Amino acid sequence: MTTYRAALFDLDGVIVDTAVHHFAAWRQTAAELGFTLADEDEELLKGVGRMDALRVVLHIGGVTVSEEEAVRLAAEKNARYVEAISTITPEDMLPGAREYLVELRDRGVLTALGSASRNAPMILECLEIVDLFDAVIDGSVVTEAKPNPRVFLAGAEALGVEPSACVVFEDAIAGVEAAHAGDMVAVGIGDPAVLTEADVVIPGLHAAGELAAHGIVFVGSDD
Ligand code: B16
Ligand code: MG
Repeated sequence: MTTYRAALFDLDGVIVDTAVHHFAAWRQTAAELGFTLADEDEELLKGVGRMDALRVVLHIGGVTVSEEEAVRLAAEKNARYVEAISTITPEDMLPGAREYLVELRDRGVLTALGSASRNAPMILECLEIVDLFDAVIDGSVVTEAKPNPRVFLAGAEALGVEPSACVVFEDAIAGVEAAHAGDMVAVGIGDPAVLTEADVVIPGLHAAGELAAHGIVFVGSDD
């Protein structure tokens, strides 16, 4: 059985559900441009960096804008999003997320955040979990968007662990692809029918106890 030394976590959809706020903010952008985003479109925006997400939105609406206008639209969307998440508290963490992070760290398993979001540091502060990560790689540190593996490879580098000893926890198709492109195991968080490429899919970190049965076992420095 392979054992793993480090756990790399996506933020939105794995530790906290901010996707609903991202999508609401993009819906307003679409409305201003004269079209509507369908519920199914939300999946296309998950895990994708801000400007790439805007390109997806514009493509759905069949709208072309200048680079200057694109930057303005993205900034407006971000202002709406930041306003919406400014009231996040530790109670907003997804079930089992804090407990699992604490358990891993108590055992000496290394942890890193690998998020496309430039707002990740602020969200970690609001959730009061900054000290539960040995490294934080966010959208301002790495600009290559998932499915590019850079965000996770930078996390492995920061931890000093080989990619093959890392497990990525991801809720987005692009994030699962990024993990595999980086030669890492991908645990999907969510629906197996959506995350078909993930090595294992669990409904949330509250179910992380199921991983051992799938051959995913962490070994920490204190084990
Ligand atoms: P921001 P993750 C991603 O976070 C979101 O899933 C995605 O919807 C968003 O577009 C992206 O962050 C960029 O976020 O606009 O805050 O920089 O899932 O990688 O933690
Ligand atoms: Mg995510």
